[in-house]
Amino acid sequence: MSPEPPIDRTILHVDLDAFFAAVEQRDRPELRGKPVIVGGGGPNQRGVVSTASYEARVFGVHSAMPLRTAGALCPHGIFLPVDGRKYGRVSKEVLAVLRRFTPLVEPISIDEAFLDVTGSRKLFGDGETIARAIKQAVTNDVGLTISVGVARTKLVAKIASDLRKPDGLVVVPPGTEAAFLAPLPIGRLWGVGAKSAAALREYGVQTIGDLAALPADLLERRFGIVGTSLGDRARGLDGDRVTGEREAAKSIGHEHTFDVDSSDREVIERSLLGLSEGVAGRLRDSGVKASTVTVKIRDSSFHTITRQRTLREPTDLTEPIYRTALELARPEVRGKKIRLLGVTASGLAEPDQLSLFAADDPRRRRAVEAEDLVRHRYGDRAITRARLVRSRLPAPFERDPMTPVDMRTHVRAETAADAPAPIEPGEEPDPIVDDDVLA
Ligand code: TTP
Ligand code: MG
Ligand code: MG
Repeated sequence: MSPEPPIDRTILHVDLDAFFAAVEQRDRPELRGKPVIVGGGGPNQRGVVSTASYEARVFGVHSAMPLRTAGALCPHGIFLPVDGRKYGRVSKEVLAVLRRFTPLVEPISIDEAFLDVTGSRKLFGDGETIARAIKQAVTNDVGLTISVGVARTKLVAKIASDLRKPDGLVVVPPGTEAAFLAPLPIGRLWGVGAKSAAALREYGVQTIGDLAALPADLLERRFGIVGTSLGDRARGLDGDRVTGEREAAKSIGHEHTFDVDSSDREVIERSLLGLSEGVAGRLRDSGVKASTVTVKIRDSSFHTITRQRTLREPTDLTEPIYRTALELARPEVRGKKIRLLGVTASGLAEPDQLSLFAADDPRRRRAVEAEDLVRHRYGDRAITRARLVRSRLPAPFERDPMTPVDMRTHVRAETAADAPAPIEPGEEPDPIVDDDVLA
């Protein structure tokens, strides 16, 4: 199977510049512009350099070098002990900034992380724009510089972030991965250490491009399955996903507060339809289906209830979500003035590729996909069901203010505080009849 990722993924790799040394220079302005070497006691101590400021690197000082060597190379260097607790704190602050741009943040060391910003592009712009915004935010809020690589895969983004350090930004447009990698020395490829590099040199491989040009069967004969993967990676192919908090995104919800509290059945039903539509669209954007639907109803006296039901079959379509929301809400809204309505889909799972569309009528699926295309291109207002046209409901609908991350991204992490109430007794899952509630 080809490891080629979907063409439109946008991955960022973010790495702080001279991290430990930069924190010290930030906190002690008199150290700025000076060769700072962090690690152990001092130039005459045992132990190694943790990191050196870029001013010290000019002298050849680098991480893992014996402190004594560093002292000889850079006698005027300012040697500082490692303050692990402080760097840990700063690392968390940086991660918090990154999470404002996407919930899909995968930290891979104390000073670096992958971000999948595919779903954030609608809100923040393309990968380069997001990268610039993140650089600005880290500088403003934490007082440090980062280098960022933007690419379609983790592998390429990671290599890109390292190319123009410090304060670098390297964007590798989709389709140019192989050309971008080709001139780089083979050691830049993730997973190619000194041993692999030596073995590859036997085949005349110096650059990543040389590796990409080796016949696949030769690589497989010589290096087995690792060889095949090496060849793919030399061409920039890498299907590895950003994991991070993907698992934590347990529900997707929209809610709407009426300008004027309403007991009008038509208004309430239209609102539920609009909310269900928003939720279903975001499920499809995220490539997941939901097996549980929850409605939230707040009346004019601020009394709030939630009602929840499990679907017979997971879905990412408006109709089953709307129908379920309607059935749950109907008995609860009767005779009340309603202030707020919410619809949340949970029990999210990524359908496996084979069964992805199997449960749905293929014609309807195609129509839904066409809608999504228009929605992505022209925004949520572009597609509106006939019944919503006169509703004067804002689109896109308000998202749940309980989860700030939701205001910026299309996947919302559920918090314990707003977790739906348990299923009420007597609310056994109903079989969903596939009639068209919109007709
Ligand atoms: P790196 O990101 O590898 O290095 P860096 O941030 O200091 O410099 P740059 O990214 O600009 O090249 O590592 C992050 C921190 O991890 C680094 O500041 C100190 C620590 N570290 C060690 O303690 N020992 C090591 O051998 C390495 C490589 C890093
Ligand atoms: Mg770094
Ligand atoms: Mg690093």
